[in-house]
Amino acid sequence: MTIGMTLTMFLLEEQRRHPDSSGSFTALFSDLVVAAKLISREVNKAGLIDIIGATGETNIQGEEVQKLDELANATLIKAMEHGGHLAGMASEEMDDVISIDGKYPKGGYLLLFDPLDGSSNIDVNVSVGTIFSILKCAPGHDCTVKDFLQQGVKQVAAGYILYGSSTMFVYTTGHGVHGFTLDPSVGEFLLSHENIKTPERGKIYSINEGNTRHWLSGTQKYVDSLKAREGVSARYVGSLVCDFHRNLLKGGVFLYPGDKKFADGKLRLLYEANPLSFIIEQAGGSASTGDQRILEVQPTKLHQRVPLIIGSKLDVEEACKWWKGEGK
Ligand code: AHM
Ligand code: MG
Repeated sequence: MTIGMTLTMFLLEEQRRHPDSSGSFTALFSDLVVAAKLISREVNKAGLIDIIGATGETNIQGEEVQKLDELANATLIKAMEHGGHLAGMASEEMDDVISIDGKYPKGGYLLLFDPLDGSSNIDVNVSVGTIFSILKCAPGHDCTVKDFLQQGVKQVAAGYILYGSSTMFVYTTGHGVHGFTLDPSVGEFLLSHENIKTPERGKIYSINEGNTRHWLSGTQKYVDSLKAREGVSARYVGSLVCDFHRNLLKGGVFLYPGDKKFADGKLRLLYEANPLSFIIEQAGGSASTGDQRILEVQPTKLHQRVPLIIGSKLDVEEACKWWKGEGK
């Protein structure tokens, strides 16, 4: 019998390569793993207990809050506030930053998350995910919004948990991208995808074609050029984590560009674009607004949206050329 490498073992190995490490980061990650298992358990019960459907509330993004969104959000906060590793948190679902309550010690990291990405897909049993980003902050400090407004290049770690046909935990700390699959029989994430590299060129494009009427000409021309190419196919789940994960493994490009209706597209810089851009770059791909590397965008607002073109390096390069009117 082979004993797989658990996520915790893998993190400890990484920590040992940095002898000056305090272990705080590894401990923070272990809390995150617990949150991931708890959310995965709840997601898998959707349909059996009364956790699907809307709460009747609207979030800061103006979108309907789903019961599972709320549950995932509360689970993350509860699992993460105790450890003493965080100075604060920010959630896509909450208006303001979450400072660590006086009853717990404060640490030197900030955690930003989209608790349940793709939540409009929950009711119909389509995969969803949690996306997270970790930044540094002065220890012991009462954090404010300003502390969270750091460029993506400053992230110390980022990742996602995909609740799909299996539950996967994919992350980077800037030393490659690694994927772990939850083995439900032992309740552990086991290393299944070490050092993921994305193909330089893909055959898949992912964009919501229902928005065609709002597209700017660069987007239209790029998509037309793809359709004229033999072997190219479209795939769009509508859960960013799933579309991203598929393209990461198989190669391809995901686009949620700025258009005539929404100049900055739909996706959020701090909770979605930055963490996935850190991952794709570590896997050899790239991510751009069309004009600028995502990881270099200076955030000005906590819930800022950003146009996103992300995936295989050559595909992103080509999409950006069309965007700038230089495509052929
Ligand atoms: P959410 O975080 O509220 O679930 O919204 C983000 C989701 C992404 O997962 C997905 O890529 C996108 O919205 C789909 O949007 P659209 O339905 O406009 O294509
Ligand atoms: Mg989302």
